[in-house]
Amino acid sequence: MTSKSCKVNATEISLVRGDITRQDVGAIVNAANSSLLGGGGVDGAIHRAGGPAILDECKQILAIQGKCRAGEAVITGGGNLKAKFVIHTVGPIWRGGASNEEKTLASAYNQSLLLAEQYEVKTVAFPSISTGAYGFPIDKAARIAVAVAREFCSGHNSRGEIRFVLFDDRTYEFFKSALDE
Ligand code: AR6
Repeated sequence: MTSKSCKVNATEISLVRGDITRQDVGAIVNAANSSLLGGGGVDGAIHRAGGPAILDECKQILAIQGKCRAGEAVITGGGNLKAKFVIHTVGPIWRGGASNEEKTLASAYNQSLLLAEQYEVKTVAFPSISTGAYGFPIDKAARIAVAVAREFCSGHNSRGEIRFVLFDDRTYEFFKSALDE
């Protein structure tokens, strides 16, 4: 398996090529949309693999607190997945870069990490948020993802792992370059 890792404080930041739905971790992160009602890409894969319990919980959250805005995150159980939790975050749609997309993407990663910490999750696995259907340029997105992870680890002393699970070689290579910087 292609993989790479480095340690910041007591936390491991790692990269693997693979399918996030198969990860045996405390929580996986979903690149959702504001409706929380599912979609294509990694969102579709997570709901298919996790079963209807996840969508039921998303609907309850929607009824209580309304839509999840870009840069925010919510948490549900993991249904049939190995992961105990799914953290659903909404990345920005890329509109050219002048609409706060970079800050919003950083917030999506950061809010997800805060939720993982709150639920005492040791290992949290992320896909590459916003770089599929939402069109965020992968070079910039990978740098933001790794920078937020590093910054989070510097400020928190938890022993654990932040794992980026990258679906294709190209995405993996951009994350690898960002981690090497
Ligand atoms: N495991 C890991 N990564 C995956 C998987 C998987 N099983 N499947 C796809 N990816 P996208 P976005 C990668 O489009 O850009 C949905 O319809 C994929 O190759 O899933 O944030 C939502 O409902 C890419 O690198 O998410 C929203 O409407 C990355 O995951 C919208 O798409 C993100 O691609 C969100 O778009």
